[in-house]
Amino acid sequence: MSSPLRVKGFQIFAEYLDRAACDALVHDLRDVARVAPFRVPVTPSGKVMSVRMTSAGRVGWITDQKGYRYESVQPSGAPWPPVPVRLLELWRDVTGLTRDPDCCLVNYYGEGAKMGLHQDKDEGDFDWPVVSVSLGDEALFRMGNPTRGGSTDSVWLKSGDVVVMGGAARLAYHGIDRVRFGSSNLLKDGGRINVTLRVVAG
Ligand code: MD3
Ligand code: FE
Repeated sequence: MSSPLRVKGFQIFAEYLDRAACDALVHDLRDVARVAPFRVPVTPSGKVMSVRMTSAGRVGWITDQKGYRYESVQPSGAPWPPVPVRLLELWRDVTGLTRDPDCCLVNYYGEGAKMGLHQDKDEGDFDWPVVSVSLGDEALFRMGNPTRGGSTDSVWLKSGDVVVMGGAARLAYHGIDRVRFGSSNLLKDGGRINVTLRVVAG
């Protein structure tokens, strides 16, 4: 594993996965989506998010009019599918941890989708890192600070890139400003998938 680029406490492993590994993960995630279909997330204030979202693992992340939270079942009442083994292996490799993640959140970005600056703080335990895997089209990832405001840095994340957010970066504001739709041929119909692996308390 080559040494990561460090930006604002984020560790970026560029091209961590080769094309074959990206193809294999897309295959795994299609299996996940068959059991837990992508949904249109709606924020507690009623805003419809532009990404499509699903999860795997012991718990999945949900947002609706009732709030942001982790739930042990899908909205249908069915359990979430297991985290794909290849993603658990990736987690162990980049973090060196023996504690596995509880949730694998899967975001799909179609044409025009983005994600505003936010913190991830529904996990209840911020001592563990979050690991992100980018698949498909390139995306402009913005990294901020643990409090709102201040300077931000941006990097284009490409298919196969892995980002580890630990330490102070764990509670940093971050978001996706835009996706270069059609820049990769990994996904048949274009777009970008981002996977985040998280430890969730409880
Ligand atoms: C920094 N996803 O799902 S991944 C998210 O590309 C999310 O879909 C973006 O932000 C995406 O919450 C960015 C990079 C990322 C993920 C989780 C983090 C950065 C993070 C958690 C804490 C700090
Ligand atoms: Fe996030």
